[in-house]
Order: sequence, then structure tokens, then C-alpha cells
Amino acid sequence: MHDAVWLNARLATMAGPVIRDGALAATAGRISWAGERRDWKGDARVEHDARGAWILPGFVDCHTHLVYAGSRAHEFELRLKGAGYEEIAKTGGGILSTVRATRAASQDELLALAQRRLRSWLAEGAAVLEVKSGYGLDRDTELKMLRVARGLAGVTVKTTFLGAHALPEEYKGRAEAYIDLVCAEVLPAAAAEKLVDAVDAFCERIAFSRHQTARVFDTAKRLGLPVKLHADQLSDLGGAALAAKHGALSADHLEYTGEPGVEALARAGSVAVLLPGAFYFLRETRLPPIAALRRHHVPIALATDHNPGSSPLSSPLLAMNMACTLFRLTPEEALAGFTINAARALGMQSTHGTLEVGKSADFALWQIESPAELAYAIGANPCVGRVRAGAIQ
Ligand code: DI6
Ligand code: FE
Repeated sequence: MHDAVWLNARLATMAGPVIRDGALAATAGRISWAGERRDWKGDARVEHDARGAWILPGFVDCHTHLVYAGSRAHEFELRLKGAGYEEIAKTGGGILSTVRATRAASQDELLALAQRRLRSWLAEGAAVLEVKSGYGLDRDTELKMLRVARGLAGVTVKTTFLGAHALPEEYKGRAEAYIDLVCAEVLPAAAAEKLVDAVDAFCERIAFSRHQTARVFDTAKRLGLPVKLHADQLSDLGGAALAAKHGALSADHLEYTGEPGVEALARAGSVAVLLPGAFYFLRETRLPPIAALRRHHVPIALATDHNPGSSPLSSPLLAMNMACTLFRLTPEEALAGFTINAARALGMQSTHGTLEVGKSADFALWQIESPAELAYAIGANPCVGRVRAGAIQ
């Protein structure tokens, strides 16, 4: 006996061909049956009529900086007048301005802000969000951010430690000493409190070098934590190859990654996470190496990269549209980018990302004619239902 079944549904399982007259059952929070309606012979305590809606796996947003205080609307205005993102960062604005606001905010304030932001993802049927630290850059604030992320309600959260996001003001000119602090104190403390699912770094001219990044990755390895990397967003520092060398779950951004970096990702089995929101908002022109990623069969995930400076984007649907219009992904690739491949980028492929028996019964119902509509429409939200662990939300 199954707990519940959804009939009169069209299924995009993301694990095989679409099913135009399907049935999907859930039991004890997991998918217990998925297939053609005519093959459904089971019994369920509750029968739901999906009224012809499409059911897709709940979206997985595998790269966000959801927890922070303050706004950077002022910098947006400066950039519109001609200032550059890197220029603003170098003069103490940028990430450091968000660090000041985040340090000053209490844990409750940060939680209220992030929980409020999260509403947009819930409205679009999200099941999982990855949330990074990185606006604390000191022990107490990094831990505070991670506790806030762990406290978010309504979705499954994966936390990523991003202590190596920027050099805090008090360490100006002493990057190695700051990396010492991250490796000796902040990351171990966060890991000891079980606040960390993965470790990330910003490997960039305006942030940390390859060598500094490698030191953070070595610490992660010692603590048994997987790594991922903000790689080659603004310049080609060989970030993708470095991530691959460390067996990263994913390398993210990748605008400046060349063919050798793509080959390295393919060999390592790392996911390429593309972030069209940042590309759009910073008015970048250098496209990530889509053709090479396809040629080398590197799985492509998409994410919002929600953050106050380079991607104040709160919509997976809009990110999919941007990936298609700006990066020329197909709608099918965009959907895989927010489901199966995003789950893989978080090491969650055994529980999320597809509608398959045994996975979490986390899915969304959509009033659309075809799944491609989700990537095609701009500013519409045809989500008509969200189910989490088998329970209608
Ligand atoms: N890359 C980004 O695009 C964001 N962080 C990062 O490492 C920007 C974060 C910010 O500007 O606040
Ligand atoms: Fe980011």
C-alpha cells in the first residue's frame, strides 16, 4: 500500500523519456512508484488528481549566497555610471561592504532575511538550496552564517564553507595569514560543529591565488569534506583544472576556462555549474566553453548564484531562460541543469534530481503544455503545487 498517488499527471522524470499519462506514488517520504498510468496497479491511501499538470523533480539550486545583510543597490548605480565590479571591490566596496553588514546583523536578523528571500524559490518548486558562508570572514560570523543556513525552513539545505571568499579588511596585505586562520581555526571550528557539507573558495585575481586555494582544499580533505570552486569567472587562473585536480564536486562560473580545464573536469567527473545571472548582471561578454563541455560530456548544472553583488537573482526559472538566451543551452539542458546535474553537483544524486523510485518525494506540479515552457517564458510562474517528502506544501 502506497501513501499517496498522483494520477492524470504528465511526468518529466529527468531519467528517461517523458510520460504523457503517468502515475507517481510516494510512501514514507520517498517515491515508491513512477511510470505509465496504464501500468499502475498499486493501491494508495490517497489519490490526487494532477489535472494534467506536468510533474518535475523539485529544483536544486546548487550555488547560492542566500545568507547576508544589507543591499548593494548603490553599487549597481555606480556600475551603471561606468564603475567596474573589480574596481568597486578594490576600493573596499563589493563583498567587503556585505561583510560589514553581515557582521553587524544578529543571527535572528540574518535568518529572517534569508527565510524571506527563500519564498521565491519555494514558489518555483525548489527542493534543495546550497547556501554558502563567505560574508563573515571571521570565525564568529562565518559560523553564524552557517547556523542560519542550517536553520532555514521549507527546503533541504546544503551548506558550503566559503571562508576564502575575500580578504577581510583587518588582513589587508596579509593574505597568507588569513588563509592560515581559515585553515587552522575557522574551517575546523565550522566542521567540528557539523555546519559544513562542502568547501568552496574564490580563486580570482581580486580574491585568492591557486596556491592559497589549494591550501584550503588540503584542509577540507583532511577534514573529509568535498570541495567545489568559484573558477575562472573574471580571468583564467586555471581554476577548473585546480578544482579537477582536487576531485571537486563542481567548478562554477567557468567563463574563462579553456579546453584543458574542460578536459580536466571531464576526467575528474566534476560538474560544470554555469551562472547566467552573474554573467547578465555584470554584463560579461566572454561565454563559458559550452561547446567544449558538451564535447567532453561534462555534466552542466545551472544555479542562480543569488548574492547581493553580482547576481541578485531569486528565480531558477529566470536563470534557465538566461542560460538558453545568453548561453544557448537547450531547454532540456536547462532543466537538467536545475535537476539531475545540480543534484550531482551537490553529491545528492542518490536522493534528488530525478523522479525515480527510492528518491525523496520532492517534486513540483506545473501548469504548462511542455517542459520547455519553463525555460521559455519570462516572469511567469506556472507552478501549481509543491510536494516535499510526500507531503503537499
Ligand atoms: N563570485 C561571485 O560572483 C560572487 N562571489 C563570488 O565568489 C560575488 C559576491 C559579491 O559580490 O557579493
Ligand atoms: Fe557565487
